[in-house]
Amino acid sequence: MSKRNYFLITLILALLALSSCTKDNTTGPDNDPPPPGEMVLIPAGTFTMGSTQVGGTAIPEHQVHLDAYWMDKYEVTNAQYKLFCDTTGHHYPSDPGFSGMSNYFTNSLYSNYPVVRVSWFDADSFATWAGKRLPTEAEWERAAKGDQDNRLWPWGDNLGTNNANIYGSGDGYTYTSPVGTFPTGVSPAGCYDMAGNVCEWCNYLLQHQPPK
Ligand SMILES: [Ca+2]
Ligand SMILES: [Ca+2]
Repeated sequence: MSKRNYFLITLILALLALSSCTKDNTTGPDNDPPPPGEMVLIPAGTFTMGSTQVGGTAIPEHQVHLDAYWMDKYEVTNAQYKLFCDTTGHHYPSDPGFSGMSNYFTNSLYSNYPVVRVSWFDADSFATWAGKRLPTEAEWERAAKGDQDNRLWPWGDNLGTNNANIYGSGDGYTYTSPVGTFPTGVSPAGCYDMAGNVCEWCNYLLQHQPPK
């Protein structure tokens, strides 16, 4: 099992991490407040995209400069996505069938859990409704690992324990966990669950194109 596969808790899980456009390369989006939903401002900077440790489509490593941007601090929750559906008439996601978690999307017990069974098109619609957009792959990757050391995980190079909701129930969660449950797994930028819990959508399904 590769290190990446630790986090494929199920292939049908999907959700979104959002970022908003910025106009100022050094101080953020012209002092405008971020769009609704808790977000972190990631200043302009350069990071190493890709990883020889991961290999495959993650190589070669290369430097990428990004302007300042906002990124959602947490995975999108059922409550946030339900507000979007109830306001716009967008269809509810189908039930994932998690054992012991009936009516996952509408049960208030799971309001702060990440929404799942969301297609890329659903995610794109939600982002537009929220006044945001899906991040590029580079924006997501930089928000996950920071600029300093091209670390393998958001918290460092070692997987460790209790840093993320990974495959299996040893971390206390067989399926999803409430967003932000693992504080030691926070990324250098201040984003939670960038590894583990559920996967996030970027603005393209296959975007990574190393320099020729
Ligand atoms: Ca788990
Ligand atoms: Ca995640």
